[in-house]
Amino acid sequence: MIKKYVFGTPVETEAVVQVIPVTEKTISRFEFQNNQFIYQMTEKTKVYGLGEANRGINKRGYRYVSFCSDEPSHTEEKESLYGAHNFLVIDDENPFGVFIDNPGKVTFDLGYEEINQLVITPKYMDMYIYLIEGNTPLDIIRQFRKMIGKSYIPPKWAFGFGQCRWSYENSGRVDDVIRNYEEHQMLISSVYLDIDYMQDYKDFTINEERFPDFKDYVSKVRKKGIRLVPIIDAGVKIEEGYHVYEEGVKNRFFVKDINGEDYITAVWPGYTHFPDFLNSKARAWFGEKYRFLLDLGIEGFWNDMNEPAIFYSKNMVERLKKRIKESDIEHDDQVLMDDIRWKLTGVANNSEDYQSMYHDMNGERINHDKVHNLYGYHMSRAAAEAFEKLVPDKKILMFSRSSYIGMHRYCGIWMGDNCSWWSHILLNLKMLPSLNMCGFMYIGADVGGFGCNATEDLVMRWMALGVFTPLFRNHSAFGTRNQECYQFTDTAAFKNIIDVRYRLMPYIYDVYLKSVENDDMMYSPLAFVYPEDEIASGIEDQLLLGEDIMIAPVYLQNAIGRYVYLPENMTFVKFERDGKTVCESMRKGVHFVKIARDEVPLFIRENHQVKIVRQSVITDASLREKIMDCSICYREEDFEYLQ
Ligand code: MIG
Repeated sequence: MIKKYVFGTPVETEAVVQVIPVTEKTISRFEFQNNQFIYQMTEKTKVYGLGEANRGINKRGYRYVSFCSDEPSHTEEKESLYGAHNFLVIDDENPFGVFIDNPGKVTFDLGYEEINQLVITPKYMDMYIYLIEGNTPLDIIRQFRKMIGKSYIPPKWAFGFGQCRWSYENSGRVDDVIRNYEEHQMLISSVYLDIDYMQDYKDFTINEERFPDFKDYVSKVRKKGIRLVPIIDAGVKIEEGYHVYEEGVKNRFFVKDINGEDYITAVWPGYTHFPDFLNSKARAWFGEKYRFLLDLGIEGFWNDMNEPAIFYSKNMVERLKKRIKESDIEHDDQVLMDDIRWKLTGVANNSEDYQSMYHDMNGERINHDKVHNLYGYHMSRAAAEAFEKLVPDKKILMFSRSSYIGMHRYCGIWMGDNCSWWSHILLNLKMLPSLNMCGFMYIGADVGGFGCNATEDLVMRWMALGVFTPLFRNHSAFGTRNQECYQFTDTAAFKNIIDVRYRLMPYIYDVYLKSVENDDMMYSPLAFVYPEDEIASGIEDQLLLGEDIMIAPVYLQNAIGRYVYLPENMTFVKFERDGKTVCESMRKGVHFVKIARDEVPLFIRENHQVKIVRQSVITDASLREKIMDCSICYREEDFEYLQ
């Protein structure tokens, strides 16, 4: 049962697709006081949700702020990451779900100020609130997913392994990556192009010097079974003669300042304007621009910097310059330096800038701060709507950094700039079920970690989790240690782990499609599946994947294995080197299982089985391209069953 409440004059976010009548009554479940929604928890209450957020699967005990942020350091105290996914399931005696459809800042205090109090504080009081009653968390989630519409389905090749790094600055570098994967017989389905491929960081341009004859190049790579996937940034470079800039200015398609002038911010290309993705005409215009790359044979994109991220703004620069001039006259160094120090530390992604920008939402002027969390969603929506028109018969891969619920219908997400830290393997795992609850199915983290220097063991262990995520992409920042799978000593182990992914592909793809079709979880916390099991309800480092498998990766350095809790009898499966699999039956309960660095563990539930592709098929060189392209039709004899 779903109830919809209206507060003030909400912005239509189009997060919800189901038509639900508004309830006139005052909101139930919560106490409404001083523009806050308060709920008294008991000791036992568990709180799930918030999608791409920091910390645990059970989110109780911290404060989270929905305000899409370019946050490159996901340390434990951070309250905001790239997404705003305002859906919670509050699990106690009478569980219920709540969705705050409000694209401005919303603070969720889930037992932070007061351990048993849950307080939701929206910055702006214009919103829809949906309350969903149900018998179990899963029941509530299914109703919610139905309400927000079917999740995006990418092309099948998007389930293959991908390699990325910020600094593949010319086609020679890309060739090098591909050659190395080939030489080590490692399978790979995609290579990602970061901002290096563009001319002066301008969207929908190619640097011809560094990537000559791009169209031929794309097709040459494609013939090997590999797709190139370019990045698109939100900001459009201000440059006379650059068509995206000129058209945007002429048609008034850019975000404005209070006086109606195009707002000027600086991002990678230097000074830029932000397309007004909240304006349907601007959206259609920008989406159409992707055609340039589609025509060159591109079939996938990742949309970045769309919180939107701001390095600094022209406004800020002017204010600082003025300050410098003034203090020159006054000779007041301290005032000047205090100001600069204060300003410089808070210059990027400044709230002053967000409050100074305006959108034209179908004729109505609206301050950016009120709708901030819709920006990345609507950028990706612009592209997806264009793909429907431009290539209606083709599935295009797309994932975005920033997001809001609703975007799950158009594309996937990646989890942003994590680091090569062991704790981030676990954070990757914990985000999976929370994202599924909010409709996001095509998801994955930068495997091996984006920032900081990776080590061989970390990348290997992380890959052993990555084999289970729909988006399976190794990505790192320029300046960090190279972390492609061939950069380390034990390349045979990496090859084997990637092979495991392609062996599991039919299962993963099948679970994916079914989860989308049935509004189901792909990854479930153990608590959802074994509600009567008190131990299972507190497990934060194991998940069920589909109906048959439990995953439990190793995420501690130098561990020889890990403790695992089996809520029922299971078969422990290890994918060992050279394509060997070892199965062992285990009783319900706690076990220490040995898992060497080069092994991929998984658990199969009692009376379930998992169909995997035979190693001999995966390593058949004559099938390499088809396997990487994910276009192979397997025959029954190509499979074996684990149980
Ligand atoms: O300011 O394009 O999250 O994946 O490699 C950094 C460069 C911009 C942030 C993305 C990351 C990407 C990087 N980008």
